[in-house]
Amino acid sequence: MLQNEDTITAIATPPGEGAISIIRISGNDSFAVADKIFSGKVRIIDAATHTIHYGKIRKGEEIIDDVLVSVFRNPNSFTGEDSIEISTHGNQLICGKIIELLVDSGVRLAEPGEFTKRAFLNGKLDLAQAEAVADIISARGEASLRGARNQLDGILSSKVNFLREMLINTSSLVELELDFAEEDLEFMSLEQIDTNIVKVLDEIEKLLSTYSFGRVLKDGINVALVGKPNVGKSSLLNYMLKEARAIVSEIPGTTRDTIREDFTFDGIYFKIYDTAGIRLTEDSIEKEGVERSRNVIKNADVVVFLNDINEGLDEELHSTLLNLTDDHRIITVLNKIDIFSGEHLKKPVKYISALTGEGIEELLISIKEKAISSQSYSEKTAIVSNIRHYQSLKRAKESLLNARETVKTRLSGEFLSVDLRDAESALGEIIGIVTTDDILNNIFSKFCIGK
Ligand SMILES: Nc1nc2c(ncn2[C@@H]2O[C@H](COP(=O)(O)OP(=O)(O)OP(=O)(O)O)[C@@H](O)[C@H]2O)c(=O)[nH]1
Ligand SMILES: [Mg+2]
Repeated sequence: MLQNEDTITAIATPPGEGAISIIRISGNDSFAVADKIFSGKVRIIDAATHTIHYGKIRKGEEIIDDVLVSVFRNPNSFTGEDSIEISTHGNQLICGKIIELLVDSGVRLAEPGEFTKRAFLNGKLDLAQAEAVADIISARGEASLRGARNQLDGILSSKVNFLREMLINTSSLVELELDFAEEDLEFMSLEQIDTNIVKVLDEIEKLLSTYSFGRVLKDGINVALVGKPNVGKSSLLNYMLKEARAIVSEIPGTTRDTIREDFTFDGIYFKIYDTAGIRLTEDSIEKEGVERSRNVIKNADVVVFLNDINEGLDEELHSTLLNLTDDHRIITVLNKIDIFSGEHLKKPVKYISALTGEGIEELLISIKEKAISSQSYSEKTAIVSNIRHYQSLKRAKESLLNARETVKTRLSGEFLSVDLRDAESALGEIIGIVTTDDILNNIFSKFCIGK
């Protein structure tokens, strides 16, 4: 068991008032340090693992708080080290005082994500699972929580591991063959090698294709509501939120800034941007608003292109949109059907009324389907939701395509072995078998303190 030198501490609960707060301590000196400031019936150093002890935290004569101390002996703790959790009354002053006492006793303040980083370094979690811990904490919709849970349970990790092992088996035979080059032995035919590579490539391709869904699970869908002034963008936003969030008026140019509001629908997190109506304008404030609208459109996963049905489709604005985003991201919508009595268009457009709400639920469903490419996955499917994993998979794919090329052109086995090893190490990065300080710092610095 890897044990770090420092013993670290942090408040693990969010700041503010609450029923309780929890202070975490992890490292070799956890129990000894706890005994310096805590007095109860049992000394923590003698306490059995997974037991809870009532007592008082004291600073000299002063009682700081009545607390409960939970004891976790290595390796059976989150970090894999000796750890304790002190549950205090939920008051920041109390927590601050206890942290001060701990620091005076030689404990260091933890860096963001340091507890989880230690869990990874001590082999309690692989890297993809450690990342899932952060995703679980930040999950904002049912679906995103399920996705993070799936990753923490190791569904992605075991898939990646399985593919790595297939590659290792193949590359070791290729290497064995190189060792016996003079003897002209063949351990595996080139055809067999190619079949193995193709199998792994297919699986990688499948994983890559889950990314659009995985990203939506994790980050939600960015939706831009765009259209000419007065078509009803703000009315639509308000209807979706079920509150009068944005000002609505019959005067064109009402919304001058971008408004973002979030909500969950059908387990998915929606980030909706109401934008300033796009038109050519001399007004400098409105100009700035239109400029912001353009940026929102560029970054949107789905663009809801709203039109007033009584004025028909705005073809000019449609071509402007095509310069800013892809056609497949756009959903064309005709609004105000409540005051329209003409014929519906033949084109594939959605009809809604932001006033009565007609068609809006269907619109939300289309937005979701567009963002996740209409795919649905079972709970057991490995899903890629993290850009780091996505990039590693793409690198593995590149190397395997090179490997196939080598097989085809019957180049030396040395080239083949290099490509296979590259693919294998790209996969290893996902679960942290291959890693660097930079990768680790980058991942864990984004965690909150105390996790
Ligand atoms: N009858 C009817 N009126 C609507 C509907 N949607 C919006 N309106 C009206 O259309 C006018 C403009 O609505 P807004 O929501 O402010 O339009 P907007 O697109 O946000 O306009 P700007 O912010 O100026 O770009 C208001 O008077 C709304 O009440 C609808 O579905 N039916
Ligand atoms: Mg508006």
